[in-house]
Amino acid sequence: MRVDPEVQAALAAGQPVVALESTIIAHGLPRPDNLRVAREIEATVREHGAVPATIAILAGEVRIGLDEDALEALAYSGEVAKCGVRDLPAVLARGEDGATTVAATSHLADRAGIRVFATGGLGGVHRGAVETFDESADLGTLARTGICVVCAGVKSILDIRATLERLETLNVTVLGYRTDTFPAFYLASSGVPITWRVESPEEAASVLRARDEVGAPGGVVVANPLDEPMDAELHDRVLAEGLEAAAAEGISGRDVTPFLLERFHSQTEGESLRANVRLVLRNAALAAQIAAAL
Ligand code: PSU
Ligand code: MN
Repeated sequence: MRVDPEVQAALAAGQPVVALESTIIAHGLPRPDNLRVAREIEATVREHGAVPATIAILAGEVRIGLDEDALEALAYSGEVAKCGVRDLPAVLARGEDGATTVAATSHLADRAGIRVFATGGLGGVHRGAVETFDESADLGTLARTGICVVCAGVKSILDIRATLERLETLNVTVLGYRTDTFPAFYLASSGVPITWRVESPEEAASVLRARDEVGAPGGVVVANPLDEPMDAELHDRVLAEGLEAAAAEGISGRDVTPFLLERFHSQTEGESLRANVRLVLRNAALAAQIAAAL
């Protein structure tokens, strides 16, 4: 594990550090916007008083904190494997590159001693999971990793109600940031109620401290709704048409998500990309404030 010197110094001095994932850079956002956005996310963390630590695998090495060259390689190479926890051993042993998911980023951040992590959306339970068993490993990883993940909920292309049920079963603490319902990424609310609400970064930090004291095994999800969400009508229409097209074209399994996201990006005239970038930057800012309060 190679920890960037600035991140290392901040951790040693007990200064705030925020982990960032790399799947969003390599696979979640279209080129060339992805590199610009990756830089903006890091800058936002700094503006709010913390040191950013983007996490990825490069040439078979775990990297905690990336320099400019590394960020660029990740954004533009086009051949970086999407890397969950189970993929880490194989990618490392082969000396390859890997972009880390929420699960792998959480796992590695925790090993590096980083407590707070900002991302866009969590993985979750897919629609039709009753038949396919397709549930993101993000959920199981958060069940045993004591990290605070700041996100905008999960995308409405997933089964949001089932995702929240699984988070409950897995003992993951879910906090609404100034909201009583779970956000749905592009939309500020999924309409599904959640139990706990916090009003400030300090309050979120106090929940994390209490989690440590009581020895709860899992992570803490801070769900931060987007303040300027997508137009709901446009969103619902693109989603419904996308689901229909996926069924008609026989798209299934792991191909469904990229297919639907591509449709959002191409059929909303940049509106879904605007929302995506905005929510990630808001999460980066809040994560930095929580890390500082901690
Ligand atoms: N949700 C998004 N965009 C993403 C992801 C999730 O809105 O890019 C990425 C994250 O890295 C997340 C991963 O950890 O996808 C989940 O993938 P899977 O469902 O294959 O576990
Ligand atoms: Mn899956």
